[in-house]
Formats: sequence, C-alpha cells, structure tokens
Amino acid sequence: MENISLAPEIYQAFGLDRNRFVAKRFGHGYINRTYLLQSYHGKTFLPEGEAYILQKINTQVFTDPDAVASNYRLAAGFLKQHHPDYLFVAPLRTVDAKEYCIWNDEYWRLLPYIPHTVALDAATAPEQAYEAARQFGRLTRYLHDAPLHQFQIVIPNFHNLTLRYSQLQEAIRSAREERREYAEELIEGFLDYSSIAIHFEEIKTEKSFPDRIVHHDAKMNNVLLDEKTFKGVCVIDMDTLMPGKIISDLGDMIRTYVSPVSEEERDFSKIEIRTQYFDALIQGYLDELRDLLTPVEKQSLFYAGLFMTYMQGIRFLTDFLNEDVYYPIQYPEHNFYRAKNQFVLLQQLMSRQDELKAIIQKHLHA
Ligand code: GN1
Ligand code: MG
Repeated sequence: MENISLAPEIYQAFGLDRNRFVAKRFGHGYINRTYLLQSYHGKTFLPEGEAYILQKINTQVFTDPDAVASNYRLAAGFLKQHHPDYLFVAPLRTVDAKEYCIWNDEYWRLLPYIPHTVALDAATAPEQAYEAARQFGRLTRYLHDAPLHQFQIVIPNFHNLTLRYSQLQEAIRSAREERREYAEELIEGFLDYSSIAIHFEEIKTEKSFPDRIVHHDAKMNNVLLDEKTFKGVCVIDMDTLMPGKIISDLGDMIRTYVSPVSEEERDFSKIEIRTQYFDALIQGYLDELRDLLTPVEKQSLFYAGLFMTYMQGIRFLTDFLNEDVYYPIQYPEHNFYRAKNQFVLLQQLMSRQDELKAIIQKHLHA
C-alpha cells in the first residue's frame, strides 16, 4: 500500500507530529475511509512504535456524528464502571477534547491501534468463529444493564427489513430499463423469498423480542483476534452500536463466518455452508447469552441468518438498481454480483435448514 499524504491540520488537531508518521489505507470498510498511521524512526518502523487508526467519517451515512460520539461515550463509561477490564476501542480526543475534528467539512477521528492483532475477512478455522461470536455476545451481555434509551439511533431504520424491502420495490419501479432487465431473474428470486420480510413484520413487535444494545455490523473483520493464538481480543467499528435485535448480530455472523468466501466473491461455486463454523459461532454467541435470551429470541436463531443474508442481498440489489449511490463499486455490475452472492448463500442456508436447526437446539440445551 502506498503512503498517503493527509492534511497537516488533521494531525495537529489530535496533537500528532505529522513528520513522525506514515499513513496508509487500511482495512476493507465500505462506508468510512480508514488509514493506519505508523510512527517511524529514521527509515525503519519501530516494531513497538506508536500507531493509530485515522478515519474519515462518511457523513452521508452517519449524518449525526455527535450521536455516534454520544453512544461511544455512553458505552465506554458504562463498561469502564461495570467491566473495568473490558477493552472498548473508543475514539481518542482532539487537543480541544472533542471526539472528532472537522477539517474542510470533513469529519475525522482517531482511534488507538491495537497491536499484535489481526482482523480476518473470513474465518479459516472454526475456533476463530467461536472467538469472534463470543466477542459480540459478550458486548451485548456486558451492556445488558446499560441505559438502553439513552443510546441514540444513529441510522434510523438501519435493520428494518420491512423498509429495506419497500426500498427494493421502489428501486424496481424507478430503475432504468437496462439495469432492471439485467437483474430480472435475481429480482424475481429475492421477491420469491418475501416470506423472510413478512416474518420480520410478525416478530418485530412481539413483547418478548426485546431491543438490546447490539453492534449491527458483526462481520468477521470487525473483531480483532490475537495474531498468534487467534483468541478474541476486542470488537471494533462501534459506529452502529445502538438498540436493536440480536438477529442483527447473529445473522451477520452466520452470513460472514459460515462461508469460506466473502460477499465480494464472484465465483459462486466457492460459497458453501461449513457446518463446523456454524456450530462454533452458535456456541460462542450462546456461551455468552444463553441465559439472557427470551423464548422468542431463542426461536429466531436460525431465522437470524436468513434475515441478514436476505437484507444484505436486497441492499446490494437496491443499490445496483439505484445506480450505485451507497456502496462503492469497482466495476459496473459490482453490486449485482454482491447481491447474487448473498442470494446463493441464502439458498444454501435454506436447503440445509434441518441440519442447522439441530445444531442450534444442541447448543440451546447445552
Ligand atoms: C457496511 O462500512 P462497513 O463495511 O463497515 C454497512 C453494513 C453492511 C456491510 C456489508 C453503515 O459496513 O451494514 O453489512 O457494509 N454499514 C453501513 O459488508 O451501511
Ligand atoms: Mg461498519
């Protein structure tokens, strides 16, 4: 990765000496732009040198950076008090004690870099799935008694599948003929699974389907694992930490840990349900939350995977029909292929459901 030159004002805002750091693009997030700042000495990087993560917040998506900052503060404060050993990766302050700096109408924030860890795009051993799932389960468990209503809804309706479904319908209506025809078969495929959206409608208002503090982006690469032991170290990317349903986090784990390839894969023959990974992640999540979950939540564990895979698929498809206004693309059909990837995964989850449900039952009663 090549070195990037960032404005000196950004370094100054955080009290960093620009001459001591090299900046490089980092990670694979779609929404915010992330850089790694590494300090160096002469021409060599110090192995234990100071390092930071610098992010430009996408304010088209996160329209209220103060709401995000407020959630970080709330969670960090609560965790510090009740679980002092918990590693919560929160933004570092600017020299004037703000959680971000504004430069040229851009919002920038600095986070500590956690050394000796890795973020994996896909799990390569079931133990990694277990470790990552435990991290997300623990976060929700530790925040169980936090003041839920003080958390801000940073993106309204973020995981409201009903809305995402109607956005797809709207996109189908308004799409250019060419794109609609190109995606016709896939559109039909997703519409045929509308029962997944209807089921969400039915359960979302049930009394014993509580809101909890969930991460809302529980992808594999949002967990840091120890670089040597692959034990879970911490969760990152807390931007969407807010009240929601456990099916969001569990579903994202099923969506991103079970298949050996990510949503970026275009060779769909590589998409596969690895039951050992499914088993491990269910166990990891339940080892933290088993005793807290309500009957409705317990009944929705398999559904979680359908819910998130379906929602992510239709979000990609909607964006394709809308001419790619949300997710960055590298080629014109990129969002179409991402959507199709998720559709293939969804079909596989469906066809293996008896087996997967049996695994869930085993761990629920462990
Ligand atoms: C986006 O930016 P990133 O990669 O952390 C998206 C998630 C999706 C994910 C798909 C705010 O997350 O909802 O699940 O892409 N975040 C937002 O990989 O839309
Ligand atoms: Mg994210």
